[in-house]
Amino acid sequence: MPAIAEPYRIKMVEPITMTTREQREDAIRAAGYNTFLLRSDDVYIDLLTDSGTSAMSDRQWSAMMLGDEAYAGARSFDHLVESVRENYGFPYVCPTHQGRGAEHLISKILITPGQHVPGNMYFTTTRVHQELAGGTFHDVIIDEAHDPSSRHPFKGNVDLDKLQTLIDEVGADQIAYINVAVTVNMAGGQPVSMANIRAVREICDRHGIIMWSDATRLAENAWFIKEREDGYGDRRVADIAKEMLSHFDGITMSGKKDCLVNIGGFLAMRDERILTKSRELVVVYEGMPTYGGLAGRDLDAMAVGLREALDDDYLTHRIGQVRYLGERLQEAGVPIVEPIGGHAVFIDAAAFLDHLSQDDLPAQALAAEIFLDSGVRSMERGIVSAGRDADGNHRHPKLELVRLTIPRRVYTNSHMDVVAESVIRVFRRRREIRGLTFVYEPPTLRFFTSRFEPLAAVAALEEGRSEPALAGA
Ligand code: P71
Repeated sequence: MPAIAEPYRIKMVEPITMTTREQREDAIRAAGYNTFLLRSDDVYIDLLTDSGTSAMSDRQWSAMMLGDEAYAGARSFDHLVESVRENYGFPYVCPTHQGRGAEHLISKILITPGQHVPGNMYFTTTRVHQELAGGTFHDVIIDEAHDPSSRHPFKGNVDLDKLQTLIDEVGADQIAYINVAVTVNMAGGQPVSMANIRAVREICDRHGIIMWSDATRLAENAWFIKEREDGYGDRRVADIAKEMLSHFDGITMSGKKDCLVNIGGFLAMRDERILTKSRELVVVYEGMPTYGGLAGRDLDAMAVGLREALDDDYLTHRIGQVRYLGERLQEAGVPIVEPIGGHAVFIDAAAFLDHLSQDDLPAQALAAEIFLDSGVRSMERGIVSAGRDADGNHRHPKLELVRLTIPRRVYTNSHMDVVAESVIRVFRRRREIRGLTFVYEPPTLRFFTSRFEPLAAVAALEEGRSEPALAGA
């Protein structure tokens, strides 16, 4: 394989902190063993998320300087609409402060309480908004998606039988819409094939069901179609993306990923009635329909970024870098989700720490351990992220993962080497790693702010050797 270097050069640098093991021990303790609660200043290489952490290009920064900050009717809005029309093919756009703002609005617009919303695996914020709007989420992703070792090339695909069975069970009129994510974050950044998108469209047409997409990582999905699906190898990713989106009635977008911005999102759609409803709601929850909680300059940066993210050379490097990290880990025997996805390498924490049970929160414990080793920050995506069911019991997801998420255009492959070495070091002494337990747990989206303690320390507590920690659920 020829080396693939960054298709850009570095014009501005941001120094990052190097820390000692002792500093990191203090930091992770103060953060309640939750990497979300670490201070960025205590982090060396930040792989918590690819969301809002991209480096913007000189063109995006230039566009920001031209932002129109008028309260209403700003030309920055026109720039975003033009870019969405040209690149995504949707005529109407309603900006929101970020992806979940768009999810909030579309859930309120399309869901009548009691209705059902199938989707190809859940995403935390997506499901919360569907539930808050009175809907019930149903996972209709193919079974392979729940198996970290399955090498299915399109692990994000919708299982057409599961979808049809749900429709037969509850009736098409009780399905608010189907939400197809491209790529599927929680499955490991796995793509959906064009053939599958077309097949879902046929089912939706047959039953009169609205077909929506969470298009947050659509550029990466289109790149995988180019790589893996017959007939697409010679096409430009931008064309493939447009074809993909042509099958949907509309999208929710977190601009913080494949629009290469630090903040922003939107709804885009074809139906003018949905646009009207979006505008009625956006003024209540976000801001005027021409800015939706963003500054004019943010809209301009997004208009430029969404085009840049569809560039073939950019994507080949981007996905190549994620793969580079993943393959280094694989060579050392570290269990990861395969195939390696678009935005992150997902470590299979259940296999990595197979001496722990899922109730010992292995992925949470592993994320804390990797931080302790090197200052690399990752994210738990397992039992803690999955939350509790309606009866108050922990949900036990099949996937218990730690996500090493690669920000776009930010780190070099030397950083990836440091990350790989650290994870491999931790892997070699994995038997020493203990589980964690909750000491504080909030009622929703608990992974953000929960606090934990190492299990052995809790045992000491129970024997009355120290003060009780904060009461928690
Ligand atoms: C990610 C995020 C950001 C995040 C969200 C919740 C918990 C932890 C981190 C955000 C997404 C996403 C998909 C597929 C909608 C959103 C919400 N991802 N859909 O992966 O991945 O977008 O953050 O702009 O509100 O770290 P938003």
